[in-house]
Amino acid sequence: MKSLKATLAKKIEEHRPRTTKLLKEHGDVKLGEVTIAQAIGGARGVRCLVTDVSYLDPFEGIRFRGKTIPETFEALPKVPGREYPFVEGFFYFLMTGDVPTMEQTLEVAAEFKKRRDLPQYVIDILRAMPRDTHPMTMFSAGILAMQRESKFVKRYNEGMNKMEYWEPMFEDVLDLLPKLPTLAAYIYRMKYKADVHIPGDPKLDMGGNFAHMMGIPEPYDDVARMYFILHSDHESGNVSAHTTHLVASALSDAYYSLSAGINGLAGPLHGLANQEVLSWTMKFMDSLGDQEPTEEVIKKALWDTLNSGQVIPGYGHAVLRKTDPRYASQREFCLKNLPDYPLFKVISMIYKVAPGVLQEQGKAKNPWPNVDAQSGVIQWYYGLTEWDFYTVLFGIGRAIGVLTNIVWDRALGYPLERPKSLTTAMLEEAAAKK
Ligand code: AMX
Repeated sequence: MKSLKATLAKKIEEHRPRTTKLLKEHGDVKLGEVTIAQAIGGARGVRCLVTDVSYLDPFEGIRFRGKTIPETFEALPKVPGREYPFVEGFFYFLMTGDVPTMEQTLEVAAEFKKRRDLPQYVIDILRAMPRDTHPMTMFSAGILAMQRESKFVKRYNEGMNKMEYWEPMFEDVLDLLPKLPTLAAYIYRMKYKADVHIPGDPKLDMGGNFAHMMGIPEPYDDVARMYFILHSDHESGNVSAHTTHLVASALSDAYYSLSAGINGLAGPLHGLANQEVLSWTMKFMDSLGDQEPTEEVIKKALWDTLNSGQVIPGYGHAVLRKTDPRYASQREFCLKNLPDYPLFKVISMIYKVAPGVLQEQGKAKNPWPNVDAQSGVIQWYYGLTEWDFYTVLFGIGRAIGVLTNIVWDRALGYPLERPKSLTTAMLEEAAAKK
């Protein structure tokens, strides 16, 4: 781990003067204005967050540290004999902005292996919860339970210089991140696989070991790697990233912050949409009986959903204004690996029809699919049919990005976040003045 920590320390030293200069010399430069619509409407488009880990262009989609999804997959060291890169190398890349060598990647992988076992008390807590508890609740509770391990808290209580905050935060992230696949697999096997567990395999990387502990054979290891990387980061304004950052801004540690972010991911307008997509599609298929799905019947089902005042899950986005490249990447995977799978064909038909339906309705600013519209079918195909688990998979991936962000938050000394609220009367007064 020497290599990652030393590179990160160097990057932080190089970066700090840029932030200091912007604050000291250009702090009054305006980045935009805030309208009443933005104040009431969920701060859409308000430019008030800073991150260098990823950037989301409305038309191009996500870039991780400047690289598109295909460029990212292409650049990173691949697991020998497999098609997708090491998640550990991706973590190095997000953290530092440098593409790691194979040696640097393996160093992170070795460190993750040392830290991936769950404390027994986490298992005890999970087992004490009613078995029908949603897996996201269990996942969040498991993360929160480990808060007692925080090295950041220990160092803070001893009295720590602000400039050093990032180091124990980084340590906490290194302790927490490798445990997430173990935690998730434990929840999965306890809830859905007769409580029969599969111990980790010390030879395997993060993605490979996750597939192994889930009990799903190859190529699910590559699915896991692809899935974790694709879901990792989507700049900082989305609910899970923003929540994690906000909570960490109070100097809450990585455990408190990630658990909070995961709770946000559990909402149906955010990460839970992947489970909603599958449940919508399955209900639709059931309603068909022996009838073949056609574009016409899909169109009717979509209109029925809209007319009953519900959203079409997996479509629309607060920032994107085109098909999500994370959707496109997973669709490419399906076209290669499961082109004739009936469920994929239905998902593809929905893709053909839904944007037109949403356009005709005229409400959604973005009628195109987001990441969640395509992810469930891949899980289903490989035997993971318990769709209320899907958001946990998203959560493991999302942790990579949001935890990277909070290390940088502490490194750059970002302060407590505290936007200002106004009253409705104040907005009315401002409106009257116009
Ligand atoms: N189906 C039906 N209506 C939709 C819609 C959809 N998929 N997407 C947007 N709309 C509606 C909104 O509900 C809103 O209606 P209102 O005026 O009656 O309140 C109107 O269109 C305008 O919304 P918007 O500005 O286009 O979207 P937004 O920024 O407010 O919300 C999002 C974005 C994702 C919450 C919304 O598109 C949505 O609810 N999509 C379905 C759920 C989903 O797929 N979420 C996952 C997003 C990706 C992720 O975070 N994982």
